[in-house]
Amino acid sequence: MSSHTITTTSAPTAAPAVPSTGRLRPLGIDAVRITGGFWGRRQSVNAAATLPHIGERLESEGWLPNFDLAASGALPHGRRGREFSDSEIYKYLEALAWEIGRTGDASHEERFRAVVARVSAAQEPDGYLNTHFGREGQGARWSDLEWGHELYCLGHLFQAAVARERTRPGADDLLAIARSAADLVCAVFGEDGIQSVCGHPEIEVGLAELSRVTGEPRYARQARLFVDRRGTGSLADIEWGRSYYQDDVPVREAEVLRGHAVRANYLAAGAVDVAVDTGDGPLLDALRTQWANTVARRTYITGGQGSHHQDEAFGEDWELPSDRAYSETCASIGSIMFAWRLMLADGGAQYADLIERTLYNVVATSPAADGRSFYYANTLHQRVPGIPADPDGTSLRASSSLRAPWFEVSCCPTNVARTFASLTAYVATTDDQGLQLHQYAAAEIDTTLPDGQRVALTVETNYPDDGVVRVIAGRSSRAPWSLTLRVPSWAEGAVLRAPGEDDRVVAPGTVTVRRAFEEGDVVELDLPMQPRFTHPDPRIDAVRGCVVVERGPEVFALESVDSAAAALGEDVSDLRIDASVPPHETGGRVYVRAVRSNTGSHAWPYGGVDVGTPSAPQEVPLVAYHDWAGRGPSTMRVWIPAS
Ligand code: FUB
Ligand code: ZN
Repeated sequence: MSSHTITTTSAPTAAPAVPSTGRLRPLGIDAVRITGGFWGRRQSVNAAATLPHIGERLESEGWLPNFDLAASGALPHGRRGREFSDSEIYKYLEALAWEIGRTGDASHEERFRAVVARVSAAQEPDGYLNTHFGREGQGARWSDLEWGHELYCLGHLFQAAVARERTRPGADDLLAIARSAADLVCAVFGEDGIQSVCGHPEIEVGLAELSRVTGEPRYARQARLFVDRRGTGSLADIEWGRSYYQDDVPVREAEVLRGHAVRANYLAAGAVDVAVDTGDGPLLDALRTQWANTVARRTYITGGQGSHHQDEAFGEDWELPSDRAYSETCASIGSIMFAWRLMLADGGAQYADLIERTLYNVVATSPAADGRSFYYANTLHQRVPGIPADPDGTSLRASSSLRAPWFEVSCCPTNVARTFASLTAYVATTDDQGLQLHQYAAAEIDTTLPDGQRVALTVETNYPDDGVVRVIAGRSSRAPWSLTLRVPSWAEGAVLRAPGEDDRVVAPGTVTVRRAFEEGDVVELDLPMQPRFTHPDPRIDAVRGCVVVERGPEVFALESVDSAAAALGEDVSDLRIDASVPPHETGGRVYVRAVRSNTGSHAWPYGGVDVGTPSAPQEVPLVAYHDWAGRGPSTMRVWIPAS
């Protein structure tokens, strides 16, 4: 572990992950407030539309009423939803908890309390809590660890309780509910208990945070047991192999994430928690390696992960097909959880870079602008126009080629909701030297540094519409402290302006201004936002010969609605970019020069194919990937053939 490791001793921080030690301390939603802009708008839509939408669906789908049935003794009769549907109630509660902590909204508070009461009523006297197992006519408790998701659901319950305790300590019974369930888990799965793990990791990260919030070491020990048991073959082998649930190789021996992409990331996040809290350097090293290899070889340009529809899993190295990209929204959220925890441990800008990429290009892509429909899988190439989902129906998870209001497996909407509600906690951290800004959003920050100095900052920015980030000191400081800003990896030529310094070009990574700030001092980072071509590693066969257009943190896409309007037709698969002409921005839109190849029709698509007579070049606008399909059904591609 780094020699700069610090220990968190201060009052509880209102953030999803609060490690006991690490290079950086998170700043919670009590210290940071996003005041507008790209993320502020999404937080508002999340609060006003997504949370009520989820609440309505959890009722109408029967997933919340399952708890009422459990309480009244009616189960299993009338139970609806998949075996893991309880988890959506817990993610919803977590989202509400962060939202209440963020805004204090009374209607969310009322709703939260009502849902907690229904969950509480369903809990068995010994702490057991699950609507799918344990009653006559249901499977026995813990009888299907591979697929049953009992511990997975409890992990989400624990995260919800942690969110509540860190935002409204002692306000209701949720923490007691979680503790009672956790005590049972420790009794059943402890050192002398069932020597196995849950097929879907998540309990690890939940137990680790529950231990941090309660100070109960048994929960941390149980998290460690689950991490140590994983990869020892305690789960049954299945057709996709034990790698599907990461039970193929012990966590500390693995070199890359593999198998189901949500499972892999949740496990890795929980394993970082265990490594940090127990000072397990080798385990943390293994996770750093896994993260680096996964980012280098198994991650889409959007930050998305998961190349297989069949098992929702990572592919092999370089197996990153655009048209079969699974890139589940939840996998991205798991990836953010993993990267954030490594960043708190190590402080590297590369982690915040991936988080930014993933937030803008997967998490922001999933919900529609109105916050009431979602992508579950995030393809990078839509070959045929999507079919609108039934607004009152329930879609199959990956079948929706347009955003859908709800899914038979609806893990992603609740995951988006809890991420947006807690997003403020990913903006900034502190260490013994000062404060670090990792994500750029219009914000107010008010905190006390470890040396006792109160620091107030205003961040003014229209990022990513433009690249100017102004950080204004709201107080004069009595002693120098360090303000550190992330310079994204793509931001070659960024310029820093700081009081008392000459303007300077700063390299990607981080830049620090250390001074005794006067109230009104401005530190300005000017990030270059001209659009750029990005080329793939040649080993990613699926996109060889293609380019992507990026601008700042955003990935762009070519959509048929735009190619048709630019007289290039609706078939985006027959378009080529002229890569000798740089992409450019006009009137707020990003353009490329493209031609239609006019490839002829033929009976056999190999050998001697008529490569066509290209059309006249046209300037065609691209759309930010997170906005694609916002204008109705379309075809779309992110990677575009270049000549
Ligand atoms: O199994 C629970 C959740 O449902 C997973 O995380 C998602 O991938 C979906 O399969
Ligand atoms: Zn999901």
